[in-house]
Amino acid sequence: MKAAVLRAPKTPLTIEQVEVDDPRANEVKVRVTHAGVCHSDYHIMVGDLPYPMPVVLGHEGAGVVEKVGEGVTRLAVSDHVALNFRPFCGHCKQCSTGHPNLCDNVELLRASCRLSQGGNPIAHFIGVSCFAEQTTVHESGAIKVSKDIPLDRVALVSCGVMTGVGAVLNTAKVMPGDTVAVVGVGGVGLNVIQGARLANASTIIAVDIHDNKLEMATTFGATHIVNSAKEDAIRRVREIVRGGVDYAFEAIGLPSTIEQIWGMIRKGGTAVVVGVAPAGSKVSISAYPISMEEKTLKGTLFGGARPSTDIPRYLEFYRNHQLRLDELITRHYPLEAINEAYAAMIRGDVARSVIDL
Ligand code: CND
Ligand code: ZN
Repeated sequence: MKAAVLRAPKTPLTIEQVEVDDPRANEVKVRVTHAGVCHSDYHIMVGDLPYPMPVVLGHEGAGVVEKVGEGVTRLAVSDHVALNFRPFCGHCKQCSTGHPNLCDNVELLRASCRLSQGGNPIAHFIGVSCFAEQTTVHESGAIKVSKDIPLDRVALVSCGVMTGVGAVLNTAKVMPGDTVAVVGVGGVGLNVIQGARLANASTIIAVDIHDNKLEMATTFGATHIVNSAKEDAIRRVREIVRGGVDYAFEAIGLPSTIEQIWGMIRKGGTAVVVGVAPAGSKVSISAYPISMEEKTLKGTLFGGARPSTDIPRYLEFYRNHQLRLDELITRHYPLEAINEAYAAMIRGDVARSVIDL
């Protein structure tokens, strides 16, 4: 089968023939139909985060179950699935206290390297590797979804939508009337905005360095926009909401913008880091307000997802016109054009692109 392979950081992906194993016990083989172009893969491509190479990247995807291994009970051949980069065991402390996104056994469930080329192993990116025509994953790494929702939309929910909307609903638990700022309104940040709208936030301030992104943000529910390349974003946010916002989200992955969201929140407010910062990077925030203003800094992994319930739930929000997924897909690309799809993301041209496999 065809796959996009990364052989070394800072080199283009190459389209190659790769073998994929059949599913073993508790695994399924999925024919991938669509994969989203998410920034997390790009962190590996440019070497911000180390990863074994060669590797087939891609973690936001959807497809159809083609084969099931022994003991699989949750899925059957021809089921439509959202791929899930946080497979879960269901019985560790994290899973049994409602945090399967933090499953203690995730690495065991992902350990299965199922890709190779001429007998040489190819790394299976966070247990998904969906920049490929097929993939074999643990059964909890594929979440059954309704067959009447287009699979390109399903693909987006498997990372960007789940992460952004979940950051608001699961992690921050924004309440009606709360005020929100979102720094970085790409594929993930636009979904933080959608989540804030869904939670009935009263003020939703989008901050980005690209005017076209800020225009997109208004169509997804932003009530105010701030171009931080042209004005001081902290000052402007604190003018729009006197005293600072209740919640500020960072959806880029830069220490400097994590420091910005700390400066945007009010006394008692919460700064939520969604972006993935480069390995080894550090942030510097003022310590005094942690106690004296009761400020909180917290992170969110996969939007605090409970994948089996949240992914189908968010797809129902889409069906009921409460979440916009059609408008999120700016472009479709064939696998052969994947490097161009990433270049368009970095230029800021798109909300999200989808690779059709
Ligand atoms: P994408 O590249 O689509 O968006 C980034 C946005 O940030 C773009 O709109 C840029 O214009 C904007 N931007 C860049 N630099 C600045 C700046 N200095 N100030 C303001 N805006 C800026 O990326 P994405 O939305 O796919 O991903 C965003 C981050 O979220 C990235 O770090 C990704 O790895 C991370 C993420 C986290 C998780 C999680 O589980 N926490 C899951 N998926 C992705
Ligand atoms: Zn992602």
